[in-house]
Amino acid sequence: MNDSWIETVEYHSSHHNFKKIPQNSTMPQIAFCGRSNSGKSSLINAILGKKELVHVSSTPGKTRSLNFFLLNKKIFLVDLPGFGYAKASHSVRDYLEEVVNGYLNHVDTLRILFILCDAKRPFPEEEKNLIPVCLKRNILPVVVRTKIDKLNQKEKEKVKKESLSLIKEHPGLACIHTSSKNRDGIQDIRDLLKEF
Ligand SMILES: Nc1nc2c(ncn2[C@@H]2O[C@H](COP(=O)(O)OP(=O)(O)OP(=O)(O)O)[C@@H](O)[C@H]2O)c(=O)[nH]1
Ligand SMILES: [Mg+2]
Repeated sequence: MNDSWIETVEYHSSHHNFKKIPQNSTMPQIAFCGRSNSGKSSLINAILGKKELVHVSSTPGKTRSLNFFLLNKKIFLVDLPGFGYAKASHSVRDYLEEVVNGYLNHVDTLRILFILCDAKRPFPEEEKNLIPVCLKRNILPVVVRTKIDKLNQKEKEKVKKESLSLIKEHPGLACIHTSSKNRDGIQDIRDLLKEF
């Protein structure tokens, strides 16, 4: 494994207003979205090999801003706020949806959207709907089924089947199964990022 291409990683900025995010045509963005608690922050930390660069919440629903990290001084990794956290009030939920959808509609330097979903949960319709939106806009959609360390063999087979049928339905989609805990699938994601 040679990941010497990861030279520098730093926190860049946080934004509540998607209209104020940094956009620079020479700096592609790679974003991570998904329900609260789906494992976005943990995954970014695992990819970058940093334990605590991104805040991992003990109380889910904590990431409420768009958090930008800079990789090798040229690629933005964007940790999007998790939406649909059941305990959050409706107004917070609406806000998150507005911010996430606002970002997706506003950004024009987004190259990859990682769509995370806890492998124990069914893949939601709303997330599914993001796939054709990405493909139409030349953004590579990557479905990431997270926390696979929690699955038994039978459950793993089921998730594999679900992913294969998603890919069949949406040619051009990539699916990766990950565990930030035991690092399954992390190298696959790094290899994808390396293309930049
Ligand atoms: N077993 C296991 N637990 C995980 C994994 N990834 C994340 N978790 C746990 O799941 C919880 C949520 O993880 P986060 O990374 O904070 O999730 P998030 O999507 O960033 O959540 P929000 O910021 O609330 O949107 C934490 O308790 C993590 O420790 C994994 O691969 N395996
Ligand atoms: Mg988070």
